[in-house]
Amino acid sequence: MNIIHFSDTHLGFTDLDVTNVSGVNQREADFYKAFSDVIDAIIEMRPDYVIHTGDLFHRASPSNRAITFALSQFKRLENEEIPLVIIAGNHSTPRTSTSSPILEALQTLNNVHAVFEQHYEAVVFDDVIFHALPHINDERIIPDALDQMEESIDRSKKNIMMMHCSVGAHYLMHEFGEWVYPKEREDIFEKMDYVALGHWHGFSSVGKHPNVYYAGSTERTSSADKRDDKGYVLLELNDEVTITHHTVQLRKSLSFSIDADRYEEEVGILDLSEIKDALVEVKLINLTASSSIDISNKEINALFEDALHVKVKREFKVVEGESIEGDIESISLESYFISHIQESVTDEVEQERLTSKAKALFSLYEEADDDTH
Ligand SMILES: [Mn+2]
Repeated sequence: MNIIHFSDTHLGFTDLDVTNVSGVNQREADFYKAFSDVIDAIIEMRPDYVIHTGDLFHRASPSNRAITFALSQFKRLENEEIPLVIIAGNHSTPRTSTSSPILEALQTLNNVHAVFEQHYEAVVFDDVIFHALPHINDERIIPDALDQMEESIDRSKKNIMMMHCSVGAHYLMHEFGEWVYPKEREDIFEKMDYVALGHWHGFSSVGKHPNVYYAGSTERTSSADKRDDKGYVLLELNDEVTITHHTVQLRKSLSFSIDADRYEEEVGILDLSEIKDALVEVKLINLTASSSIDISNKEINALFEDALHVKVKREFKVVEGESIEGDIESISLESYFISHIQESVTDEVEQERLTSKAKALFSLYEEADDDTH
């Protein structure tokens, strides 16, 4: 029996102020691409079952585009008669009982078994039981749900557990409503052929358990996530259990560091061979007040103009003996900045140049700020 496990696809996620030729947010389109790549792989591999362990959508009330996309992709699996079991995660579960869960819309497809009501549910086939525990807002019902799950194990079939939570505090995402699996009930894992987890966005085996896996997300939901190994898990349940992770091709995410003290030199030797359409993060280090003014974001953007997006991070040099004294909140950032220039730049001409440049930049900032009010 072959099963494909994927998770945390976050359809409808948007980021960065970049749109593609169809007017769709480029990062949103990237998430759709990763998803359809997984569906392509499923159709090619023809597993007996497909499971998705939650956060199909990024939000509990996804956009029309995200809903339409998900339905059309799952329709492809229906056409191929490949069954899919999916559970709700914290992102797709409404926080109040007055709104209805979006996964209910998937019930219109014949091959899809969506588990979104906040209790344990067994999805039973001839040769396998999927023990599904979707996201639950009220944690108090979890112990009973796990007892019920344990009682439903059928030794004559394969038993697969599906959950969307953190197993141990290590996999917490610091998000609303997430819950930690009770440590004392990890004994159930041994009674299962496989435990399929969602919530953590990296592919990962859990603790000492040989059969407990996070599939990881199919794309990166944060610029802090640099992982390239996003994709799905292929589970082969024969006499032995084989678990392999397969990746989809993602947009490149590259980090550069430029030392402001050696700016010209470092810029001259940058390796820009892979930056076409990449997500680029540039860290400017060892900055001083004056070098920070001189190196504009516009200049950095121009260096990486073939990238899809450039994010500039600035790290200032810590000068010995210098400290921020006094009540910094009582003076404006502008006057603080200008007094800093006057203290640290001894050359008068240079001091004047930087001061007028700083004033010009602050007045631009104030204008922009006024526009928003
Ligand atoms: Mn997630």
